[in-house]
Amino acid sequence: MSNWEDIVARVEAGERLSADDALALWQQAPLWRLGELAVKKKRSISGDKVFYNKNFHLEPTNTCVFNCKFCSFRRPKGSPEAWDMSMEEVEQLVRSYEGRGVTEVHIVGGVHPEHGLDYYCDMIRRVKAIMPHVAIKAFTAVELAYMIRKAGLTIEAGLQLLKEAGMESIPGGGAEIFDEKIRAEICPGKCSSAEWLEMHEKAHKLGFDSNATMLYGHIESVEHRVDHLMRLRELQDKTGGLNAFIPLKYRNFGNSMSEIGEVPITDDLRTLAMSRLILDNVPHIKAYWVMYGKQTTEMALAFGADDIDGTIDDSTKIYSMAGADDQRPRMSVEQMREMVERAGFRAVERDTHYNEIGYEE
Ligand code: V47
Repeated sequence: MSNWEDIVARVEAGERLSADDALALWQQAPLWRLGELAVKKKRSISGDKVFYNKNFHLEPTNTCVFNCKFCSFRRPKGSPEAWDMSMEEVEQLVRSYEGRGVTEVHIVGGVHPEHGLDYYCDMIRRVKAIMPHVAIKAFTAVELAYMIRKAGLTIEAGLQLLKEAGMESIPGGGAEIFDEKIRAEICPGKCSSAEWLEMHEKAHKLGFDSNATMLYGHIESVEHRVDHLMRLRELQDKTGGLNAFIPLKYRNFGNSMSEIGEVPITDDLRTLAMSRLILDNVPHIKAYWVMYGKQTTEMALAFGADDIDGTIDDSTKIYSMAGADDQRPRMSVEQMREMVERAGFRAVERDTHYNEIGYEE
């Protein structure tokens, strides 16, 4: 038996992948076999369900104290393309989504030098005043680390204030790649890998749930991806607070690493399947349709993903500015359900915490 076949046999027997085995499987196994294994694993967790939600994003500013090389979204203060929404503009935007059955508002943006914790707590309270029933999933660990440090508080005290304001969950962004050398190369000065992991660990202990991401397909190697996933698996072993893992494919339009190009879709599918197999303790693997485009997202469901994110309703610019297919991303519930059913699964609406909504037999 070749090395990868031996590893597959052990995975099928329920053995956890070591870093060395994960690397060998990633590099040697045929794509179809990884898809088969990942879907089997997915089915053992979520059966034939694939989840979606009704959500929109709020991106209050694209001005940022950091200057990550992969980012196509950031604009320096004073640029004609920079924005920094007033609270009135935030409220107006939130009101424009009223009456659409939204269950989640995802707030994420640049790390603006002039805003702090009080400002963001105020923003959350205002969103909740307009939409009391939505869950606020807000601020990457990078934004949180900055605002909490600026306020001179401990992580726990800062998170507690955000919780009291109405925040329920933390999105997965800012993880990029945990390898310290690659991280310093692509996003110098940003919160460290240890700080990202610490923020999520402390948030879980305070009762928040969260997601995790990995930005792949730039200058990292497969070893770095395995290392990243192993560090997440270790966090999840400690806390159990991660809902979903979202592999984020580097999109190369309009940023300072554009010459690198983009990895092929086969690499996306392999990465999804290996994420499902390595992260045996994370219940959901999300194929974020805004980033992959609709066709790759449908294929992702044959490689272990069980979540496609939500309606979005043309509310996010991070990926359209980076060259994604959908320049005004929005999907209706019908379109999402059709995609999931075409892929051979059953579409189930969920809330931020993966409680099922309107579940029909
Ligand atoms: O941290 C920025 C990534 C992230 C590019 O938790 C890029 O449910 C590819 O984390 N090419 C923010 N990726 C988005 C994010 C997210 C998205 C959807 C759902 C959830 C969730 C989280 O976007 C950043 C960074 O890793 N990113 N620029 C780019 N050019």
